[in-house]
Amino acid sequence: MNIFKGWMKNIKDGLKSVFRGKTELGEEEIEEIEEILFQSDLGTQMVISIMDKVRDGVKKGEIKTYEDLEKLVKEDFLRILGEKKTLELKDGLNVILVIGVNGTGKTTFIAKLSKRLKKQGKKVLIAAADTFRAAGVKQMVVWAERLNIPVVAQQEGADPSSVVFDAISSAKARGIDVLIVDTAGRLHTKKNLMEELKKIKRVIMKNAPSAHLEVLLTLDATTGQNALIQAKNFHENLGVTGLVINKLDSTSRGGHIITIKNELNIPIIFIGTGETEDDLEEFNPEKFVEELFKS
Ligand SMILES: Nc1nc2c(ncn2[C@@H]2O[C@H](COP(=O)(O)OP(=O)(O)OP(=O)(O)O)[C@@H](O)[C@H]2O)c(=O)[nH]1
Ligand SMILES: [Mg+2]
Repeated sequence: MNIFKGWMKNIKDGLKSVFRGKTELGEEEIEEIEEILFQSDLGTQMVISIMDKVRDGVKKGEIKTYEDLEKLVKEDFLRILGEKKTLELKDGLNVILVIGVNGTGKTTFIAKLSKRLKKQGKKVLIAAADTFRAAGVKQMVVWAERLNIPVVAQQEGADPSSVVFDAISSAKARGIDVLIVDTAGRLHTKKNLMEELKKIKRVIMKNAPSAHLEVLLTLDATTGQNALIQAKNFHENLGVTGLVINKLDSTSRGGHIITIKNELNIPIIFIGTGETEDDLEEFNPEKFVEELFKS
């Protein structure tokens, strides 16, 4: 996974040039560093917090070289990203509700996750609750059939909550370990569509009260800082328990991932690195930060 080099390389090159030919940093250099960080997609709050530490470090004589600065930034990123978190599954039924904006990779992620869980010996069932589009149901069903995973579906236009209701009954009857619910993509700004998701969540809590529920939000890494606004809205409405950052293979940006964790403190559980069912990795903060700075 060396997919962040493009993003970080520009930042690194810029920062390195600030130090070139200098034995110590003055206010002018500090401002140059700040300017470079602001041009990255780290977000204002993050840059301000890093710059406070940079100013402090320079004053104390702890930051004299590029390497000193890199160490400080790395430590800050790691502090924000926190410990590695894996998907939590309990004994008995687990329900994973997958939500997100259109095209952020929900259906593909569900295929990837189902394959992974099945390989671990779990009994998986998929609820094709994207009934908004006929193609939505079909896409999930095609994936499920290809991976040989059972799926509960109804016709296009059916109430998604009713699909979920059926799927829960089926999961109980079959002794399923993990029920994964695909939902229709929706903009985080559409109130009525948020209500529909809340209803699905209520149906799960009412009909599978002892199940362990995870609400995973998929984000498209290529959208940059807008992903933060999406995450905020979905989290306020649904209580997101984990993030899945998809399409990290098609972007050279990565700063917003750290910003989202910094501002919302929702753990990043998985990253999507391609379109096939095997392109899923657990998010590892240390590896992520190492990769960011490798070049
Ligand atoms: N490169 C890349 N493409 C991805 C990744 N995940 C999904 N895609 C592609 O992104 C497109 C949308 O993926 P879907 O899984 O259909 O997204 P969705 O969120 O279910 O979309 P809607 O149901 O329309 O809201 C598809 O062409 C996928 O192949 C990824 O990690 N990397
Ligand atoms: Mg979909």
